[in-house]
Amino acid sequence: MQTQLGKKVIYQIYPKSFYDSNGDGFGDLRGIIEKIPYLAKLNIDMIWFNPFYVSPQNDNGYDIADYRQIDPRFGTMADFEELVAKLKAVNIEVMLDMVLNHCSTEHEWFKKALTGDEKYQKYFYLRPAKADGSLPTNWQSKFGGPAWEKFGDTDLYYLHLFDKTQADLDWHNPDVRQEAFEIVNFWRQKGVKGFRFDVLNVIGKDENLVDSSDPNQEKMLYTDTPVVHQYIKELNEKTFGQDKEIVTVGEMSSTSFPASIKYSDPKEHELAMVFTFHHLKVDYRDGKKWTKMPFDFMALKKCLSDWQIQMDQGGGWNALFWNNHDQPFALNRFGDPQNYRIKSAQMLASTIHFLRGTPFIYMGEELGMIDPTYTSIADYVDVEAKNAYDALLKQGMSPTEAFEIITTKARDNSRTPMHWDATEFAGFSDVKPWLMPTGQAQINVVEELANGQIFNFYQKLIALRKQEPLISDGHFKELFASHPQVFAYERYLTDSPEKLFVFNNFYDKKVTLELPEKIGAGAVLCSNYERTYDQLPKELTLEPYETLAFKTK
Ligand code: TEU
Repeated sequence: MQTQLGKKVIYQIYPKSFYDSNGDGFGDLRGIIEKIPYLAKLNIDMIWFNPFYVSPQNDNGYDIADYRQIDPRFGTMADFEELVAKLKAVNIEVMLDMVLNHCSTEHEWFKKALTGDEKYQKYFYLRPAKADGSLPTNWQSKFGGPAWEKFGDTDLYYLHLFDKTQADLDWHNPDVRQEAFEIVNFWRQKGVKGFRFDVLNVIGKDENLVDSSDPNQEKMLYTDTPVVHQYIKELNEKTFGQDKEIVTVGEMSSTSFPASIKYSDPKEHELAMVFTFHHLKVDYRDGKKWTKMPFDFMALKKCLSDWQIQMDQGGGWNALFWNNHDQPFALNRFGDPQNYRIKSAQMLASTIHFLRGTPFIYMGEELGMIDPTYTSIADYVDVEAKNAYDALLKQGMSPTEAFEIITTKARDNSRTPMHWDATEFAGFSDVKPWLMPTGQAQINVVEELANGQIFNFYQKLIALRKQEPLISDGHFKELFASHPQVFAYERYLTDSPEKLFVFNNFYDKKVTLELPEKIGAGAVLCSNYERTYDQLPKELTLEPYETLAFKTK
């Protein structure tokens, strides 16, 4: 299974921002259908779609009110079935987002629970206040504020790890698990061949919910509990495990590498791979997202290297990614959009795509898209960012300081409409979009396909992965681990003398490496400076943001 996974590349589409075909300012399924010819150019294997089910959109669709219906703003079930068929016609499979840790408070389950229906009240974590009147536990929502909200006009509270409109489901209840199985199987019947499971590693909260001794520890109280593996094994057995073609990935919030190995080791019969976030928290000061932190390259290297080595040695499998709908663009965090946008975009792409695992490409990444240049908190719409801004002000930060932090970390940064062309709404819509694009004058599909060097670089990386076993199957060994500006590594196979050496200069300064030993004859597989070595020089010079992949014979 992992050999096959190693040859796949998965693209992520945030449907709300991809293409608006009916002029309402929102992206929709028919818009995606219209753009299939563009998607087919990349030669990707699968597309992960963020949720487009019926939802009040308090958390952009991660608050689901009906798991089996397409929200009318995105289209109809017929549109979805057409999308699946037309993508299959160009050899692209569909991966859907399964948000099963929580549902919308508009879902019928929650509504029935509010009417006193005990069956459905058991679907949720309902708890009374403590004797002193304080909330059931001191847990904090990941979107800020307490994780408990009054349950209607009862004296109970319901748990919500995210927004108060997202009520956590109690997976200890076999009825809830059965509902989850039936939802996954419903979409399997529609020809879906991939599932991304939202925050799957927090479904195992203890029955008796207790305070955390340190507000930062509530992640540990309900994260990666042993019972999660039991529930995932059951999910596997009752749904996707019945079809060997199905690809699964679990989003594992605040997880550990040992847990991630267990979730993704084929011998465990749980998931095919996991998203871990250690490498995307190096710019969190003391683990806190809404802080300013200078780029800590050595911390980034260590995360990437530890992740590769531990997962490989443990038998796990990585989802490789820099970007998604929850993250600002990596080009802003780890590259240089102002002075070296193209070179640093290529270098970042190469860094991830030559690693062991399955790469994910977030829409727009293949254009070198970057964060928007908004000027006011009013430009942002995400509940997490707006709550964070208010919290920073409450901490005494000035609006300017608080806004500066929001602009570097907001999830909206990657949710701006796809840049199809240089026009006012980026060719995304004929009307003002739900979130405004900026920067499309320079960065857009028309320009990139005509004159760009990033889209075709991704095409090359994808093609190399499919043809090169060193990339799809090879093991990982870091090189120059202590070097302060180069992330270099070797990919090797135990049954072949061939090796792949990858060098990535993460800075705008030229650097020369003293190669440790004579690296034999070979050929350049990939370079963003048009290198044509047939033998690496003993002293290898890397230009600013240079990436070089060299395969020995
Ligand atoms: O995200 C899980 C999660 O923890 C996010 O809060 C993310 O880590 C954080 O925003 C990074 O700052 C998943 C979905 O990807 C996200 O879009 C949803 O808002 C969240 O779950 C709730 O469903």
